[in-house]
Amino acid sequence: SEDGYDLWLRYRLMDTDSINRYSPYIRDIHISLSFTFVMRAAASELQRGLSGMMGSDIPQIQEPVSNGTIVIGTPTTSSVIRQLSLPLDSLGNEGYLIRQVSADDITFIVIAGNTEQGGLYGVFQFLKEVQMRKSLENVNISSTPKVKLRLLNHWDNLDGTVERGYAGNTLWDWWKLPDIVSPRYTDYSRAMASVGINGIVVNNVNAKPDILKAMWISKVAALSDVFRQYGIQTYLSVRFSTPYELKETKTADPLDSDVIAWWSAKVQKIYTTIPNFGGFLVKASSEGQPGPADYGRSHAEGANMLANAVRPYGGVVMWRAFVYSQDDPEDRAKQAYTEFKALDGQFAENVILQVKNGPIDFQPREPFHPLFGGMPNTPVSIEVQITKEYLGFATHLAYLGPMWEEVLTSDTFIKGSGSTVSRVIDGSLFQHSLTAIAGVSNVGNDRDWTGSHFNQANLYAYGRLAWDPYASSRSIAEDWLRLTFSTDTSFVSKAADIMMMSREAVANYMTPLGLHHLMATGHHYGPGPWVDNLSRPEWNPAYYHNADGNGIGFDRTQTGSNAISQYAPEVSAVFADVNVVDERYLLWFHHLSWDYTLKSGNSLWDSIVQAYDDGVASAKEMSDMWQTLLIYVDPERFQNVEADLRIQIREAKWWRDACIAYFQSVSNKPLPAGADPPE
Ligand code: GCW
Repeated sequence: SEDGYDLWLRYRLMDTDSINRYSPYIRDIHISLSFTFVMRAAASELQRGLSGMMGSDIPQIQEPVSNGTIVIGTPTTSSVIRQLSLPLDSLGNEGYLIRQVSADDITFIVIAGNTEQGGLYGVFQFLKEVQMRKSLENVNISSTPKVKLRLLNHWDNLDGTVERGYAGNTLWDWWKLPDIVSPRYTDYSRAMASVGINGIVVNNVNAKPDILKAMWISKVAALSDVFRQYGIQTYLSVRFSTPYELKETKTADPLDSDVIAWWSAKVQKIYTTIPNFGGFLVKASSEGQPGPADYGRSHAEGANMLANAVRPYGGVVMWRAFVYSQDDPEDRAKQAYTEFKALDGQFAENVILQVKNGPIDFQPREPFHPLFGGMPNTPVSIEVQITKEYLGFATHLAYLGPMWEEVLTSDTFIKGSGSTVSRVIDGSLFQHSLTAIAGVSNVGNDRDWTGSHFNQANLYAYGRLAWDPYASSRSIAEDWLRLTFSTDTSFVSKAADIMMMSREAVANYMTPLGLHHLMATGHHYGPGPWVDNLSRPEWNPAYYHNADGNGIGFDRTQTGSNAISQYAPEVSAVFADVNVVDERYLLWFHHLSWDYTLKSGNSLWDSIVQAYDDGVASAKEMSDMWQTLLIYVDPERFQNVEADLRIQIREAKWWRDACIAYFQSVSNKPLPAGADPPE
C-alpha cells in the first residue's frame, strides 16, 4: 500500500516506454570481489532499485564489461575503474563521478568514488536520475559534499519517547537490542545515506547517565553495525555529570584528574565496542543541564576535557551553544553570544560549537544567530530543527527548505559583503577544515517515518542542504516531489508552489512581522500570547511581545537590549533602522506604537491583523491547490495530505483568532474594515 514507508526510495516499475528508453544503459552491474561492506550495500541497492524500475533482474556480474554494463567502485577495488584513469582527484573522500565512457568499442556507465562511501553516494544519485527519468545519454555528473560531518540528531530517550517527536516513539527498540536488530534500521540507514547523512546522534541532548553503561553501549553498538554498512558514524549525547551520577567519581569537575581518567577509560571502551564511533554531543550548563559552570569552569574547559578523551581516536565533541540563564534576564537573544564570544580561540581543535539557526529557539522566523561570524577561531556548525516543534507538529504542511535557505544565505558581513552563513558553515570564510551541520530528527516509528508525507520533504531537504548549503530550496522540493509522487511537470510545479508558500503561511498565522515565542506553555502546540505567570521570565510569551496599550515588539536596538550590537556594523545598521529592516523581522528588533505606519501605508495594528488573515488565506489556498492535484496522486496519500490540510486550516484560524483577540484586548483597536471576523 502507499503508506509512505519507502520515503523517496521508491523503485516502482516504470512504464514500457521508459523501460525501453533505459534498457540500452542498464543491463548488468559490474562489481568486484574486493568490495567491502559499503560497496556491497551500494551494489545491492543498485540491483534492487534498477530491477524494481526495469521490471526484470539487473544482475551483479564480475566479468565481462559489455554495452550497458554499469561499473561501480573505486580505483583500488575495481580494475576497470583504475584503467579508465578518471578525473577523481578533485572528488575528495566522499565525492562521486557518474559518467558514460567508451572503451574498446564498448559503451557503459561508471559510478566511481575515491572511497567506497563516494561510490555509495554515486549509486544513490544514479538511482535518483532514473527515478526522475533523466537522460543517461552522455551522462556526466560529479559532486562532492561541502560539509564534512552531516549529522542527524535524535532527541530519543531511553524510555522510548522522543522529545519533540511527532512521528510516534523512538525507532530504536531498546528492549530488544542488541539481540534483535530490526530490518527497519537498514531501511533507515539507506534513506539517510541516500541524502548524504554520515553521522547519527542516537539519543537526546537532554541525556541520561545510563547511556554510558556497558549495557546501553552494546545496544548502540548493534545499531552502529547497521549504520556503518552505509558509511554512517555513530555519536552519543552525554550528560556532563555522568561519572559523578553513576557514583564512579566524587565530582564531575572537568579539571579533576579522576574525572579526566574516567572519561578516557570510558571512551576507550566505547571505541572497542563501536569502531565507527564519531564522538560526543553535549548540552551543558543549559536549561538546567549540568555542566562545567557547576564547578566554576568555562565551556571551553568542559569541552576540551571531553575533546582530549576522544582525540586519540579521531573523535570530535559537538558543544551546543544553546544557553540562557536567569542571571541575565534582560534579553535571552543575547546570552549565547555574550557567553561564548569571549571563549573564541580557547577550544581544542576537535571541538565544534553547535549553534541554533537563530538566537532564540527554532521559531517560525528568526534572524540568523550572531555567533555565525562571531567566532572566527572556532569551528561553528549550524543546528536546525527538522521536527516541527514550533511549526505545527506532524500535521501542518510547512516545508522548511526556504527557512534554512534564508539563514544560510544571510550575509554576516563579518569579512565584508559575501560573508554568508553558509560560508561560515562550509569552513571557507575562516578556513576551517572541520565542518559540520546538525538537524534535529523528525523520525519516529510511525509507518511513514515522519508523521506525515510532507514532513518527509523536510528530512530530504535537510540532507540535500547539508551536502550543499548553497542549493536552492525550490529545486530540492521539485526533486523530492518527482521522487516521491510524480515526475509530471505540471504536478511538480504546482506542488512545489504549495511547498514554497507553506512556511510563510505558518509564520503569518502564528508569529507575523517578527513576533516570536507566542506558543502555549510546555507542549508548544497552539497559541498562548497571554501567558505571563511562568517562573522564568523568558519562558513567558509576554516577555517577547511586550504588548501594552501603546504598542508591541521587542526593542533590541540601542534604546533597548542592544542585541543588534552583536552583529557586524553593516548588519546592525539595517536591523536598527525601521525604514530599512525587512518588515518580516520588524517586531523582533523594534517596539512600535500600534499606529506606526508600515511601508504599505497601513498601521501596525491593521497590518498584524492583515498578516494573520493572510496566513489563514494561504492555508486555504494550499488546500485548494492540493485538490487540483488529485489525478496525480494515489488515493491513500492524497487523502492523508487532504486531511492534514483540513487540520491546518482549522488551526490557522485558531492561531489567528486567539492572537488577535488577545492583542485586541491590549491594544483596544477595532478590527480593520474587511478583516475576516473571528469564528
Ligand atoms: O526548543 C527547546 C525544546 C527543548 C529542547 C531544547 C534544546 C532538547 O523545547 O525540548 O531540549 O530546545 O534544544 O536543548
